[in-house]
Amino acid sequence: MALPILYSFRRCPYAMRARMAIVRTNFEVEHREVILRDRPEHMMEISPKGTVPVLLLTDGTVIEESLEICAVLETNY
Ligand SMILES: N[C@@H](CCC(=O)N[C@@H](CS)C(=O)NCC(=O)O)C(=O)O
Repeated sequence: MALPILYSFRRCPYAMRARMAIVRTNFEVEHREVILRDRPEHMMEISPKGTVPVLLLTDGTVIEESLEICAVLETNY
């Protein structure tokens, strides 16, 4: 079964915040590490503003803000 996808960058503090919420809630994701100067096409399609973290849920919902990722995970998972 397809997992939610997290686009992330290991040194980004906002992405770290999202990853901490993912670990805390045991939320399973496919983690895709991004090089910011060479962003993946799929990430730009779902989130044209081009920042990380970006979480794509299995229902197609895209969450582009780290605090919102934390809130959604803490509320629902
Ligand atoms: N408000 C956003 C900020 C995200 C953000 O600015 N991430 C930086 C990396 S730490 C980024 O993607 N910058 C785009 C770039 O450097 O081109 C959040 O909390 O998720």
